[in-house]
Amino acid sequence: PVIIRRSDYRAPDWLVPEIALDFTLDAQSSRVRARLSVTRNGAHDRPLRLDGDGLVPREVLVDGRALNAADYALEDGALVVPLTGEKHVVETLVDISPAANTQLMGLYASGGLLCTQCEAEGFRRITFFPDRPDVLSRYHVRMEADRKLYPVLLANGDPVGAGELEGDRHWAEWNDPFPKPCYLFAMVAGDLACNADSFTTLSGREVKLGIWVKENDLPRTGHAMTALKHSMAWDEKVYGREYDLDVFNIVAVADFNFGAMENKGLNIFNSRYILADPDTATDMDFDAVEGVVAHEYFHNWSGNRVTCRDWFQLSLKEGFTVFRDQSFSADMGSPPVKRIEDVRALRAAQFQEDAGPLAHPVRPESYMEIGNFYTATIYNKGAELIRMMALMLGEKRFRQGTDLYFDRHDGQAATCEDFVRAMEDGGDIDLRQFRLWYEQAGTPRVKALLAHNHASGEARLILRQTIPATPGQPVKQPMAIPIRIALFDRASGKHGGDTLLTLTQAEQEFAFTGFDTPPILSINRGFSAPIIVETERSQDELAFLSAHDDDPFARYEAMQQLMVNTLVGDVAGHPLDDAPVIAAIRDTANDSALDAAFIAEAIRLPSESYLGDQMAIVDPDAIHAARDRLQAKIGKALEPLWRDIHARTEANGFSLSPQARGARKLRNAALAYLAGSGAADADDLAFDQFDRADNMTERQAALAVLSNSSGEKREIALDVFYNRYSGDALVLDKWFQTQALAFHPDIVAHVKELAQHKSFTLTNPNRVRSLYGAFAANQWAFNHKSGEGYRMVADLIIALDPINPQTAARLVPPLGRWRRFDVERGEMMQNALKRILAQPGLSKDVTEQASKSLA
Ligand code: B3K
Ligand code: ZN
Repeated sequence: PVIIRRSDYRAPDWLVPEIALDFTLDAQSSRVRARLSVTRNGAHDRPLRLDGDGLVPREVLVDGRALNAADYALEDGALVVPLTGEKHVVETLVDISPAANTQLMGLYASGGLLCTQCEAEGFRRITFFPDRPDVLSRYHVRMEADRKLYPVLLANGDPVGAGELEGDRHWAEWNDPFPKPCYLFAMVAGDLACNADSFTTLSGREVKLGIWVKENDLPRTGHAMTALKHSMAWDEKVYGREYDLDVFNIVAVADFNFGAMENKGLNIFNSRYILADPDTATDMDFDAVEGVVAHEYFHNWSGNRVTCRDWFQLSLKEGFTVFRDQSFSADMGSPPVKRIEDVRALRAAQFQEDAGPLAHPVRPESYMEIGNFYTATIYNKGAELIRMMALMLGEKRFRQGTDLYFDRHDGQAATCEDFVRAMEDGGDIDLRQFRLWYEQAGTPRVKALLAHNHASGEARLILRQTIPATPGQPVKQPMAIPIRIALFDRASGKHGGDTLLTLTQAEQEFAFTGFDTPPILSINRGFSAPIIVETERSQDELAFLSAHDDDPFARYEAMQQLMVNTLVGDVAGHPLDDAPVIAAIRDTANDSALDAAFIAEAIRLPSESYLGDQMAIVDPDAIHAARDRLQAKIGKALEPLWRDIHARTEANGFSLSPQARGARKLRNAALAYLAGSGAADADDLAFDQFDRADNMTERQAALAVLSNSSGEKREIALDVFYNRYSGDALVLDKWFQTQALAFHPDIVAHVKELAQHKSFTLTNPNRVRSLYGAFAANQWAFNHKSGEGYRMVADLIIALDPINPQTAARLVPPLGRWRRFDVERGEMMQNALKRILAQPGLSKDVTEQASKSLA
C-alpha cells in the first residue's frame, strides 16, 4: 500500500465552492447525481481529479456537455477529467448499493434506515469528489424516496423544501449555508420518531432540536436531549461559542463503526451513545451519552467551523474536542472523579499504544490508512496537550487564546501549528519547546528525587526526564513538562502551597526552603502532565498521602501506588506487608468527609493490565493470582465493613443524583470485595442484588460478580438476563461483554461458545467489540498460555476483514504487544500476525496494523 506523508502536503489543484447532490434513494440501488462548480486553484495545468472508491461513472458532463469514456480516465478509482478553463461545472452520475455496504462507510443500510458515514474517506464511496478536508463547499441536497419506507428525509443544514410525488414517493431539499469539507456530509432516510425540543441561544436565536430514533426507543432519548441543551449552554458560557443553524438534528443508528459523527447540523450516533434509561443503561452509560453528545456538539466549532487542513492535523479537532468534553463532564458532575476516570482510560489505552509498535506522535508523519489513526494518542494524549497549555496559561489567557483561534481560523482548514500559535499570540506565552509534544511519540518518564538538608532546612527536588525510543524516532529531545507539586509537612499533614514547575531540561533541580523535617512529595497533582513518574516514596509516605493529600487525584494516585507496590512485590516474589494497604482502604472507606464515588475509585485495585504495564515482562498468570490474593485478603480483613457498606447503600427507589450514583458505585465495590473474600454467601448476595435491582448499574455489577463464580447461580443469572433482554441489542452487548471480561477458569471456552451463539454476528460492530474487544482487554484470558486467545482473535480478524476492515483493524493492536510477554507467548502472537498477513486480498486497514505490529 501507498504511504501518505505529512511533508508531501500540497494545496488542492481545484476547489469546489458549490455542490448540488440529487439522490434517488433505494436500499438495493441508489442513484447519485452530483453537480460540482469547480475553480482552478493557482496557475497549473493539472486535470481535475475526483476521488472515487468502487464507483462506476454512468455519465460525466462538463458544462452541460456529455463526455465520451475516452475523454476522461479512471485511476485507482478516481475520475480524472482534463479541463481547459478556470471555472467549470462538472456533473457525474453513479449508482451505489447501500444494502451491499457492509463496511459501514459511505451510504449504507442499518435496520431499515439509510444513513451515511463519511469521515475520513467515505464520501468517495458516494460520489466522485476531491475527498480531502481542505476542499470546502456549500451543499445543496435533494433526496427522493419511497414515502412509506422512508418517511423522514434528513440532511445537513436547513430544510428548504419538501413535497409528494406520484407512486407513493416524496422528496425533500436541504441547504447548508456553511462551507464544509465532504467528510461532514450526512444524510438519513427512514421511519424515525422524533424527540423534539428547542434551545434559545445567547443572542436569542431559536434552534429546533430533534433526536431521531426508532419509535420504540423514544422513551430512552431524554438524557441525550438534556445533555445536548447543557452542552449548548456550556459552550456559550465557557468558550463564547453559539450554535449557528436553525436546526440541530441527531439520529441514532444500530450499526456504526465508531461512537458518533459530528456532521454539520446532523450528528449521526451509534445508538449506544443516545439511548439510556435506568433499566437498560448503567451510570457509566449515562455518562458516556452525556460526554459523546457534548463531544459531537462541541465539534460544531472545534472541527466544523474550523476544520483540519489534512488528516495529519486530526488532533487539532479531536484532542481539543476531547478536552472540551472532559471539561464539560467535569462541570456537570464531580471534577476529581472525572479526572481519575480520564487518566485511567489514558493509561489503559494511550500509554500502551505509546509503548508499542504502533506508537505515533499526536501529529503523525505518515500513514497508509487514515482510518487507523483515530487513536488514543490523537484523541486522549491530544487532549492532554491542550490541558497542559490551559494549565500553563490559566483560565483567562487560555480563553484569549481560543477566542483568537476561532476568530482567526473561522471558515478555514487549519493546522495544529495554527492552534499553538493562537495560544502564543492570544495567551502571551512562548511554546517553542512545548511543540515537541506534537512531534515526539512515547510517554516521558520523569524520575523524582527529593533530598533534605537538616542544617539549612532546604529541600531539593531533582527531576530527570527520559523519553523512550519509538518506531522511527530513536533519539528524543527533552520536552517542556508542567508538573504540579506540593511538599507536605509530616507533623501537620499540610503543605505550604501548590507549585507549578516546568521541567525543560533532561535534568533539573528545584530548591525549597523552610523544612525542619524531610517533607513528603506530592507530584504531578491533578495529573498535570501525561507522564510516568518514578519516585522513591516509601509505603509509609504513600499511606500518609492517601490519608492527607488535598489534591484528590494525588490522593487516589498515592493509594494506587501503595497497591501497585504491594502487588508487583508479590508477583516478583518479594512480598511486602499488606497491612498499610488494608489500613488505607479501611480509613478511606470510613472517611465521612469523602464522597462515595471518590471512595469507590480510591479503594479499587489497579487493573491487571495496569499491573502488567509496571513490569518488564508481563506475567499474566502471576498478576492474576497476586491480585486475587490481595483482593481476598482485603475482602476478609474488612468483611464487616463491606457488609455494612453493601447493606447501607441499598437505595429506596432510583435516582440519578450524584449521591445515589456514588452509593451505587460504592455498593458494587463492596460486593466485589465480599465476593473476592470467598464468603460463603457471596453468590447469594450477588444474586439477590441482581434479582432485586431496579437499575442496570447494580444488575450488571452483580452479574459480573456471578460471571466469575463457578457456583450454580452463574448460569441462572446469565439465562435470566439473556431472556429478559433478548430483544434489546445494547443490553445483549452487555451480556456478551460481561462474560468476556470475567475471571472464570473456563473463560476461553466460554468466549469460544459465545462466538457461536445465535445472537452473535459479525455485521454489527458493537456486538463484535462487546465480545472480542472485551476479551482482548481481559489480559489474563486473552494471554492464556495455550495461545487459544491469540488464535481466536486472529480468526476473527480474518473473518471480519472482508466485511468490515475498519472494525477488524481495531482488534489487531492487542496482538502487537508480543515484546511485552515471554518468548512462548510472543512467538504465538507473532504467528497470529503472520497468519493474518498471509491472507490474500487483505485490506489496507489490517495490513497496516498487522505489518507495523510485527516490525
Ligand atoms: N469524528 C468522528 C470520527 C469518526 C471517524 C471514524 N473513522 C467521531 C468523533 O471524534 O467525534
Ligand atoms: Zn471527535
